[in-house]
Amino acid sequence: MPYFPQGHKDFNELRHLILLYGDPAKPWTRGDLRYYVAHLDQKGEPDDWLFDSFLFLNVKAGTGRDYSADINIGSTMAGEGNFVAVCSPQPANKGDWEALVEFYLGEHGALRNLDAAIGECADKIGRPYGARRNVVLMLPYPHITQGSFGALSEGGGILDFSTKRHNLAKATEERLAAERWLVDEYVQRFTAQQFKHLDLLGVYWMFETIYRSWDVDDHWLLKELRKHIRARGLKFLWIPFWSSYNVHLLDDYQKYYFDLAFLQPNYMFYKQGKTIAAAAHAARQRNAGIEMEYYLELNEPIAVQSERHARFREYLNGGVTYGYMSDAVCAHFQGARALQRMHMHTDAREREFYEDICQFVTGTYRLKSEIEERGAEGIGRVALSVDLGGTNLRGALIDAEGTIHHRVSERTPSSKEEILRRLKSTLRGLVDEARRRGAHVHGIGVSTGGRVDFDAGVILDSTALLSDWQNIPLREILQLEFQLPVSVDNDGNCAALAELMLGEGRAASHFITLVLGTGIGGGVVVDGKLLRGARNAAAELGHISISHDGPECSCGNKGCVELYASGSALARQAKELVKSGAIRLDRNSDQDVSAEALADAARKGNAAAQQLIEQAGTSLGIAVAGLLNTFNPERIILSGSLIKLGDMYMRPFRETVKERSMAVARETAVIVVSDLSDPGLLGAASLVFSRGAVTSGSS
Ligand code: BMX
Ligand code: ZN
Repeated sequence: MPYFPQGHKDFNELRHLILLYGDPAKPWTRGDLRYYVAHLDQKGEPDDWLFDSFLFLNVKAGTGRDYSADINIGSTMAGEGNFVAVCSPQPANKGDWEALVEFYLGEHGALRNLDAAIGECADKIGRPYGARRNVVLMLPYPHITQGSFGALSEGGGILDFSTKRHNLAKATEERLAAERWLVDEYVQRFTAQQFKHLDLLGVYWMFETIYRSWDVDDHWLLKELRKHIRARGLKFLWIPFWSSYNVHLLDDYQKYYFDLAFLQPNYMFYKQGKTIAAAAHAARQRNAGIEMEYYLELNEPIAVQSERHARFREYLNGGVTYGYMSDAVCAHFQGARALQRMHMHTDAREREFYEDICQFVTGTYRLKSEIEERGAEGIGRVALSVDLGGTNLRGALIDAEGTIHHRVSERTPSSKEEILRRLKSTLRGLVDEARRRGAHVHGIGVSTGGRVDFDAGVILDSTALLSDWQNIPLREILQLEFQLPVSVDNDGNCAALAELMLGEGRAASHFITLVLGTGIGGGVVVDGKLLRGARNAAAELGHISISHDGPECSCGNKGCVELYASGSALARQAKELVKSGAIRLDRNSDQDVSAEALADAARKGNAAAQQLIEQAGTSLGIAVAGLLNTFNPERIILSGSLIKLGDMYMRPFRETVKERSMAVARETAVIVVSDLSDPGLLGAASLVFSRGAVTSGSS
């Protein structure tokens, strides 16, 4: 699913919505509101349009009573927002709600001033702003501690929101009646004012979660209230804090409660547990918008106060990397008028953020780096990277620059269930290690043998190297388990991506990678882009047949180059020679004749062993000659454990390529050995740090 898109015509082209928290003691003036209507130059003069939509919300009434009911009491161990619904002992009443209407829609209210500010800026900017500007007004929470709200009309009964004197159904109806009254009041007063530049887009539900219990039924209340709002042509908006509970409420929000919801990343407020990548991913999955969160200072102790700049940079960069700057509707939380105060701040960094935010809102912000606040051992953000091969299952923590910080490895188990179990336990170990090092986990990248539907994160099928490794929704499985964005790709493709970003592929637009391990993995880059094919199954280069009547391959073909030139091929052939007595190996045991043991024997002068390895090199050369003629690459980049065989393998390989490829192709291509320590693992990590981690979640 995509984000909730910008410019939706049913939402009057809403793109960026600024949250304007009001204080009865400090009403919104025209001067204040100019900061949100337009970008202001150094002299404070408007020179470009800024926000298209304005959300007005107040937390407390002038009497000190509460409109809202969320209380932030810190974060849970898992880094979730620990907001709780504590109904205020001093809930706002009818008089307070009327004051709110006055604050927004009175003769000198916020909207009058907003309308005037837009008019003023229009004169200065000299360009029209497009669609009319949107206004969204808050609906206070009807606290269930409110036993005496007041009457909606003269002589009407005093509303009671509590279940002290009547049952839940009645209490909820009275809460609903109050909300309906307010919505109608907003509509009437708004219409009467005949603003020049403003449209009333909708109303906003203040309470950041939805409860239902023996004394509260917000589910029913919201469904009914929504009908009322819709009947007036308005939209119902919501921006809940991040918690698993709320994220699940967002799953079906459009069906039940709201017309538009924005997800709060809350990455600003908690040390652990959250990432921008995960928030972007969760928002996409739910057709939601994203909330930007910045502030200069907040009263509550914020866990990441010292990392404020670095974290906010991630919100901004994430807009580009994960596309939400231009693809998603964005709400902008700014604490206490931060944007306004950043404009002329004494700290140049704050002024720079002011410009960056304005660029973000106009869709012109470009990636920037911020000196990272680092964890105890100097690591910032890491990917949990896993490489599942025919022989080994390996894992690592890798940072955005491609530095590998921690590695683990074990033998690849032989059944699908066992592989999944070990994969999870490897990842769990990596999560712990990342935590221990104070690193922020950005996501999970998996490099695996087999055909992988990269877009869906599903393993489609495999050869016998990974038995029964097919039809596995691996992304979904791992996402559920770890609550992190997950990307999965074929190991040959991962290696090619690593070369493209960090290795020998950086200087080439057309290249081919071959990973010579248990099997032969392949990746093809054309015009600087990975060739995926119609179903992401391209570049199975190990399964190019070089012999029409060769041995059968578990891929369905015969005589695949992998059966002659890979580690498993060498081991199998060596075993046959050992059995027949043609060669004797030092380190042999019948079960475990490895390519390495064969190489040992060859180095010691065993002619049969040497011949086997040479034949392997020649076989690979035949396939690669064909690849040169097919793709005309600039480079062939080799990696994998067989590289260690050195000249014995490489010389016949190079010679065969030369002999058998066409002149032009041969003259263009340079054969190089990768200088990356681990292309598969690095490529899996690059899926996490590049857009791949989330763009692919949209299907
Ligand atoms: C096989 C095939 C390829 C893979 C290659 C290298 C499976 C399970 N694997 O040709 O997808 O790229 O092996 O894999 O179908 P490795 O086991 O050497 O890492
Ligand atoms: Zn094959």
